[in-house]
Amino acid sequence: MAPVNSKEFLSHPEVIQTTRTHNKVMEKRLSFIPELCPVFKNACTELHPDMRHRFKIHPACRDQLPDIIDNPVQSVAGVANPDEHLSQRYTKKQHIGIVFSGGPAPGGHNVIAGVFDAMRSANPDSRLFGFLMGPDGLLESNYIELTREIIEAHRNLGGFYMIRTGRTKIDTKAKIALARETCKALDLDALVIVGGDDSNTNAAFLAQELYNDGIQVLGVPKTIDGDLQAKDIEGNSLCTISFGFHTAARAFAHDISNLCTDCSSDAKYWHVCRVMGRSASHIGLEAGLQVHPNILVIGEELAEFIDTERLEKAKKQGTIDYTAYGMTLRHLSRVICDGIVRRAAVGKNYGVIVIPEGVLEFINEIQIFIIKLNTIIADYNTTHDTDFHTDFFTLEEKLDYLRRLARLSREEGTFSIWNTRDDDLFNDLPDFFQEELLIERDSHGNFQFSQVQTEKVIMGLVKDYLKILQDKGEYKMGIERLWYHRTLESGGVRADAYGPLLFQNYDSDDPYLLMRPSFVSLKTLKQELVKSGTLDEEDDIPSPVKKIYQASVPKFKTQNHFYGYDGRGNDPTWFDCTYTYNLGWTAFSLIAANATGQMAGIKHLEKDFSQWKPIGIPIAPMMHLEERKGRLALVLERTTVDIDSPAFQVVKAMREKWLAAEPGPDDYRRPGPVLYAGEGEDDHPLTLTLNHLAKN
Ligand code: FBP
Repeated sequence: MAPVNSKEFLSHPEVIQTTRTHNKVMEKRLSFIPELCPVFKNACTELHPDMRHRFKIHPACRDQLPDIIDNPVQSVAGVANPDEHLSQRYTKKQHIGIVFSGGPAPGGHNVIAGVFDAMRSANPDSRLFGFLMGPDGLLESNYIELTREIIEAHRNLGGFYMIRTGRTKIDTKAKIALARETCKALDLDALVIVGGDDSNTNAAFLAQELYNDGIQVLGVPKTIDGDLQAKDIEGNSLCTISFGFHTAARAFAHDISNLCTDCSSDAKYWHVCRVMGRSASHIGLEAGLQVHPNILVIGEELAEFIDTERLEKAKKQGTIDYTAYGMTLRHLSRVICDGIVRRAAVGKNYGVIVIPEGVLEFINEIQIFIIKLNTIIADYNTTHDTDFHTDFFTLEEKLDYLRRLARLSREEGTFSIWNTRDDDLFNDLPDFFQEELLIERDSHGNFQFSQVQTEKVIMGLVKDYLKILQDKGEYKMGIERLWYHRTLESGGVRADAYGPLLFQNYDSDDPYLLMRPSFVSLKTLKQELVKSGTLDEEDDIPSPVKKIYQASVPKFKTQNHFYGYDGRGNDPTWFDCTYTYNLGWTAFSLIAANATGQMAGIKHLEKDFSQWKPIGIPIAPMMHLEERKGRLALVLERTTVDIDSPAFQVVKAMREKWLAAEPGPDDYRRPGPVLYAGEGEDDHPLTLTLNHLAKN
């Protein structure tokens, strides 16, 4: 055989074909041109204020963002035959800067491609600059000029690697001055910030600061979390979902559905899938609708839970039990155990559980720790030259600091954010979880849920409780009746002689037999058999009976999975390819019409593509005060899952079916791999489709 590295072999056409960076699928993806909304097929566009949309404005917004607070919603309208004034404005040579901010989300490259194509179709001499490594690039004047060649190599591809991203917040006068300097040096007309709630908050403040410099600042709604949505005061949706959400949820769903296939094949594992999405459970909800997991936890539902039994009990004692509001970690573990035990009873020793990474934020006892620790860390960092995580490097050092705070509050008898009770409760948590609750906050002061092994915390409690249920004989594998008969009879033992003794439901028609709870070991089983006269003291339990007993003892085995960074880096779906490309064109329309402090948006995303409407969404009127780094700050509000929404109600109604705690097949759904072409009912997020259907 010829040596593999011989020049001749490497230049063989098939070797060249096999080792190309892009295969045929990728080549097709790169050359896919998403359809444009009809308005963009005109010679140019203009903006029409849509005064039907009103907002409840927080007074602090008016004080801090005076020049952009009265921005209206703008509809992008196509103009086939523009007059000279409009034509001149639209085709003006522009210098535009663009920056990614926050975590990557599939479709970002198409936003850039959209801005580039729109800008160049208006004026071939316009220039687009990409700031590198996120907002740092803007502060450090670190950029590249984005050429057609660069754009072509990234069309319809996932990630943000064309210019990369970062999480730096532009939150001080000094940083704003640096940003202004960079924009001026590049003679920028406009800056486009592609980011989530915090980054669009940044965009609004920057728009205000650069207002008098004549530099426009626009936002683009990005985040896989799906928590950046926008509504007017009447609840009319302006931005139903941020880009990247659909792809990430679809990618996770595809992976999780493969686990459904696997676990129902070898029937021995429970797959526990934590999915990204920060505190909101949107991704969990969407992935759940895509795959029908046996157990789906939605954080927002836990917060709304009311333990009526506890309330009643307290009422009888003449008190109110405030801890009855919201689900505790222990209670959640019981709910999960219930599903596991019920499936085991019909012989299903396997399943899939989906847990959004941020559910802990909806569990009071943990949320309190997160808020208190946010404040303690933020206070420490503002009052010291160094920072909390450098000064207290090990877990022991951090715990020691907390202990000191608790002691101070006890000795001085004054109110303190951390008291002895907090300290005691905190010390009851497993070390790994304490460490995770104490991790560094991100640059916006947010708790980093992706660093917490939420599934490990919950499943730890589940395992402990299953053990208790097993010891009590309440957690047993159901034994298929036919198999029982076959096993005993092929071993020469009369099934009917043992059946009524072994099983609590032998005389029923149930296809699965449940071992009596009192048989918690072979020893207790033998004692009962002897007592009933079925077996002599000196005889052994017949081996087929032993085999049946052993098969009734559940072996609970889990595999934990985290779906996050992988789906975030997935190549975009048709929905995200098309949405983002049109967002890019929308951003350009806003720039061409001199808008600032607006976020590009597409209305009616839940409807057919033919009804999508590009708009400008005013950022400032949608802001409110929220705790960040231990202080109240103006930010864009995050949207969590509405448990009254049709999509969630569908999940609720389907839960029993998806749990499939009955004989027969499971109800797993296979969404298939992510494609850039339309995919029938899956070409839009299912949550959007269901919520929209219910309105009609
Ligand atoms: P953005 O809000 O910036 O879009 O980021 C979303 C996200 O992917 C979350 O789902 C996740 O919790 C977090 O980023 C992870 O952050 P990091 O990349 O810093 O680990």
